[in-house]
Amino acid sequence: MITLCGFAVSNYYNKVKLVLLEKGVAFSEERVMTNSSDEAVLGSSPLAKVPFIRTDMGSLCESQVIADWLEAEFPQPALLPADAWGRAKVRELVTFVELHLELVARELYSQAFFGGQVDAATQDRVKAKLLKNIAAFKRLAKFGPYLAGDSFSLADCAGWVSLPLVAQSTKAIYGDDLLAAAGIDWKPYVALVGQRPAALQVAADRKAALAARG
Ligand SMILES: N[C@@H](CCC(=O)N[C@@H](CS)C(=O)NCC(=O)O)C(=O)O
Repeated sequence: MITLCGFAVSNYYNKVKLVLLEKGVAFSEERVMTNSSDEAVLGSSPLAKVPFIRTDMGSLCESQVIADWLEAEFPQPALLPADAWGRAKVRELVTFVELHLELVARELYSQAFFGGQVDAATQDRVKAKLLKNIAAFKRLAKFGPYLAGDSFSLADCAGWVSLPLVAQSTKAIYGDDLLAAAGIDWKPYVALVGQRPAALQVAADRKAALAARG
């Protein structure tokens, strides 16, 4: 049995949850917050990041590592193409979404979402980086209708949870959704993925968690 640890507002947690639900893999959830100093958490996720999973074999952290393991362990329904090149192209998109977009935009979240303050120099640095990286992502992403083409894939599990955060955080800080400003029509894409039963469940659980937080 797999236990998914983290919380339902986390985009990376929800990415792995979406993979589990899409694949119909049985799992339970354990609420673990960030910044834990609990030895049991650090033993599973040494940077105290979420998500991580506990399995009969041990624990595993880093959402893409988990997603790749799930794909290997539970190959059907496939969330990666059958050929090695196609699989690499999907992972290329995941890297762009997470490393070059989400991780960069993340520096804005404290002000965009949590009432904190991000200094002007950081805002400028992040904006310059995002403008470059979003233009690069636009060259790669197919939106055909899915990120990698005509099939739903692991790239969409990453994109669906993270692209809205990039858009919303940049809108909050710069007054401009930098994805939309670059001509990336992300809203219909997110709506399309959001119709999937697995995505509907993730979204409902996220909404409930946000409501409970008050
Ligand atoms: N590369 C990690 C990123 C996970 C991540 O940053 N999760 C956030 C919650 S959405 C977190 O744990 N933040 C706390 C921290 O970075 O210390 C993954 O893909 O799992």
